[in-house]
Amino acid sequence: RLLTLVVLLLATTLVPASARADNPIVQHVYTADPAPLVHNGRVYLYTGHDEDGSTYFTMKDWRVWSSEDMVNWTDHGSPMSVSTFSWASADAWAGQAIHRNGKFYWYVPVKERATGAMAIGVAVSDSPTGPFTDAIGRPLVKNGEIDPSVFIDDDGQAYLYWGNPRLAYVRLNADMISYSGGITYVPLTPAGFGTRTGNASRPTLYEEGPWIYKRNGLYYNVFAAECCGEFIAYSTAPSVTGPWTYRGTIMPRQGGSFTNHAGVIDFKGGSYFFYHNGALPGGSGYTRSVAVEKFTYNANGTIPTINMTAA
Ligand code: FUB
Repeated sequence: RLLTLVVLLLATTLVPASARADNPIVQHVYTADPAPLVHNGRVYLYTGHDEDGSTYFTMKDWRVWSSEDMVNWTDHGSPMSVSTFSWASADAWAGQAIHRNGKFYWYVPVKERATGAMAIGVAVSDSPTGPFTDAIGRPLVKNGEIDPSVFIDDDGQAYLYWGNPRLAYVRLNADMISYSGGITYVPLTPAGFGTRTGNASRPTLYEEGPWIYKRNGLYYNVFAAECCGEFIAYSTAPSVTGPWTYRGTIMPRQGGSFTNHAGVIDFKGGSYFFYHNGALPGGSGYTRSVAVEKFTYNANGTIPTINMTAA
């Protein structure tokens, strides 16, 4: 009996190659900034990685996980790190990957060595699990920008959104590694992004971490609101470029991390809301963990309130 107990204990604590099904999804390292991608019947989950014991954002690499049932997760290791980008020096922050023309493009913010400012790079791979290489050898977007979200509209036009404190986008070219036209800054109006009080420089709730997608003809922008701590809110629009209408809170402020960061997908008939918190032992705003909740859209396309799994 004792032997069975010890074996069971080891089986549940030593799981280097797979993550357990309950929340947090990954329980043997700290993860942050989830970006799910549905491809060929699997969910690929791209995350950041908070180093153990971090007291600031200490993030050196990104991680990839996948699942075909949203229960059993496979660990694909670390197919991309700060060192993937020769021009970068630190800060493997929140990105998103997408599939196009047989390749996978992963857009990430990282600190540019030359300027010390955050910039957005793009890496490419033939596989959703990498390895990824720097696609252009320089930043795609410079000047302190973070939190890219990539989306391809029905007409094939791809968009890259990002931003804190401003919300911006460009139209990506078909090669996915360059863009045409200038950067458009989205007007942050109370009607579009809610009203924040007590911060004159940020009058709306929009803070960072946009997640852009389309569902049943409606465009969604799910974003982190009102740092710190953040909650997750959203806006909708009749087109990917707006005009945006603020729709309210999705996930209230909770969970022991002063940031939150959302990714939303439909997969095998269900809708899933990914987020992060500080729920693991030793967890905090700098040692976060990614979790997911299944939810159902309201009949009119609005999103119900989603609470975190209790730690
Ligand atoms: O993980 C580093 C930063 O914290 C991300 O870029 C933000 O979205 C917030 O989650």
